[in-house]
Amino acid sequence: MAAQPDACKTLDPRVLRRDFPIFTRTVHEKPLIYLDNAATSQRPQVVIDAITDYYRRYNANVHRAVHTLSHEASVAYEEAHKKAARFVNARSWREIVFTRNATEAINLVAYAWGLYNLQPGDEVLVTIMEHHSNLVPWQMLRELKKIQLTFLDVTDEGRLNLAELPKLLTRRTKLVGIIYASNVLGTINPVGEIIEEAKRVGAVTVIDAAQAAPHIPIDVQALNCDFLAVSGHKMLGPTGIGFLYGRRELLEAMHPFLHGGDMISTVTTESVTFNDLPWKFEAGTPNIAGGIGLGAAIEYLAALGLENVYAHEQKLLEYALDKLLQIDGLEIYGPKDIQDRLAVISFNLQGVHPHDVAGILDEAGIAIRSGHHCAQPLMKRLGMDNTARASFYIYNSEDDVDALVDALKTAQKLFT
Ligand code: 7TS
Repeated sequence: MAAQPDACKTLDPRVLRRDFPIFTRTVHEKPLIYLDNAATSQRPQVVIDAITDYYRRYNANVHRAVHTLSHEASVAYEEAHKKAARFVNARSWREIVFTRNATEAINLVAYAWGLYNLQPGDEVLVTIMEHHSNLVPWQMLRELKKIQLTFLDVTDEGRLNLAELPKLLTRRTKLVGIIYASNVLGTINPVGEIIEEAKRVGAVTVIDAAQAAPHIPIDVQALNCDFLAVSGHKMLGPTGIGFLYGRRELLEAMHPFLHGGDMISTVTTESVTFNDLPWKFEAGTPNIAGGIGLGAAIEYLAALGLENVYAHEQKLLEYALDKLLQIDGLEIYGPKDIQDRLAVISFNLQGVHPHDVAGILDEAGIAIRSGHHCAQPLMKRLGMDNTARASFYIYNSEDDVDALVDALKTAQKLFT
């Protein structure tokens, strides 16, 4: 299914918004201004249509029956894997395993690779910038396998402290986990460089691309990573679907994650052999509608061009940083220049709790997130408990930034 024609022609947010039915609604009688995209994005009509089309026209289970509906569903579901493979430039669609989300993708690596390949005393290196999704699974293995967990720090400005990397990478480092782009600071990390260093000590690399994939072009071959995790719902796709890219040799050698139907080749009472990739890692009836919906989202984004998406957001980021930095008593966390940075802006308004900021913005129809953003070690490192966070996407415009700035000034007046 192709992206709607309007979307292909331009990346004018006013035009793109027409593709998203949610923008016809109001919140507190104000037009919706959605700035919580780092939590989840909105869905265009083509994605909603792809899901309903499956349920209305060819709803059936995949890989199980010879009847027409099952065949059509199987082809569409497999096709979605191919779209995801093209999206991250994987060598083969068999390197794409559909999961519920990025969290499950990383857990798959922890259970199916980590549990079998890590030994007591081995080290897993992550950054202090990680979302809990790329931290807690390794903490689980620290308990189970008695491994060491080491951390690459950030600078006070919120970029990774690469100078520390050589001494953290040792011959005991077996796995390196890196957040591609921070959901708190917006920082885009030089993952290619870190992967190269990690390879020198023979470590397996896991990239958390939950925030990066919706906004910047990703090429797993150029990155030379072993695993890369993506969530569909942050990139216009449905909830409950994401994927893991895994290097084929590693996936082939790994044990399955979950066990049951569809992931087997043959089963006797005594033994079992496993299915081909990627089905070996997709046990049970998968999220067929979600996978097909994700395929439509990928097509929509690909038609826009990820370079254009990033360029649009860079312009918006520059405009927003400029306007927000002019507000007295507003502190912005993370890099202040737009270089290698997403349009994710965490901030605090002096004297106003972030939850109160979010509440007042909601009155104005503006959705932002407040809290610790599931990155508590990073928050602690930077000396903060909670922040407000505005995160932008393709349908946001400079008008949205102006509305945000006005509402923040209102909040300031109310509380001071
Ligand atoms: N990794 C990063 C970098 C994230 O930002 C998130 C979600 C995840 C992993 C987990 O994604 P999931 O789809 O598996 O839940 N981040 C956020 C956020 O910043 N606000 O809400 C969710």
